[in-house]
Amino acid sequence: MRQHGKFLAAALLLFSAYAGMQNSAAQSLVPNGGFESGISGWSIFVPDESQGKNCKFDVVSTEPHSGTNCVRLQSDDFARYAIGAGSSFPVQPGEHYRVSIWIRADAAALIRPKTSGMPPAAGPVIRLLLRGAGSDTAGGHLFIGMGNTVARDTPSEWSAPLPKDWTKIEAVVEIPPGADTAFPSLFCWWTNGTLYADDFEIEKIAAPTASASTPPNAPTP
Ligand SMILES: [Ca+2]
Repeated sequence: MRQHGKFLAAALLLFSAYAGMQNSAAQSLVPNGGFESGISGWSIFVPDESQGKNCKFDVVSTEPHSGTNCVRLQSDDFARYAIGAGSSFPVQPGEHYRVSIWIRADAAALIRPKTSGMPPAAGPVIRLLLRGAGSDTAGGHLFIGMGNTVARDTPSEWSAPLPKDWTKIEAVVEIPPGADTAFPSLFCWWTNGTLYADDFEIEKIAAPTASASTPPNAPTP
């Protein structure tokens, strides 16, 4: 009986840990962001200029960051392409979201060197495609990139080597005026070779606390 009670307690603990995990997964606005359901919900986008570079993606079990799967993105030359999550989610200007993903690259993967007349490379970068009233938002989309940079319209340039070990990209972004939906995707922005990604998460958070610009006990005149 005593043993049974212990077992039950352990089982309950396991269950609550599992429920906690489910709960935290449910809060992410990126469905199947850990790729544990294969490619379900994900599709590839290859702009005209990168057609013919054999841009492709699949889900593999090679050293995932967590669980048993991660996504693999590949191109045969320097290319710009993306995988998009299944659907957009509603947003309102002024809302804050924590956006994160884990990235690693094959030893042979490269980022395009600076080339005059060519747009700068950014490597792996998250794009939140922002739309309002059915049109792209004035001011452009949001990009969250290497070094936890946040940029509007075009991603921040990144020219350092791609990380060979799992590396987290994470930033908090504020939804700009005019946006009512956001569509998340992961871009390879002028990379060549094989990259891996896992645990793509977007979570709505409370606005960062405003700094105390008004003293709480300011004397009344
Ligand atoms: Ca995973």
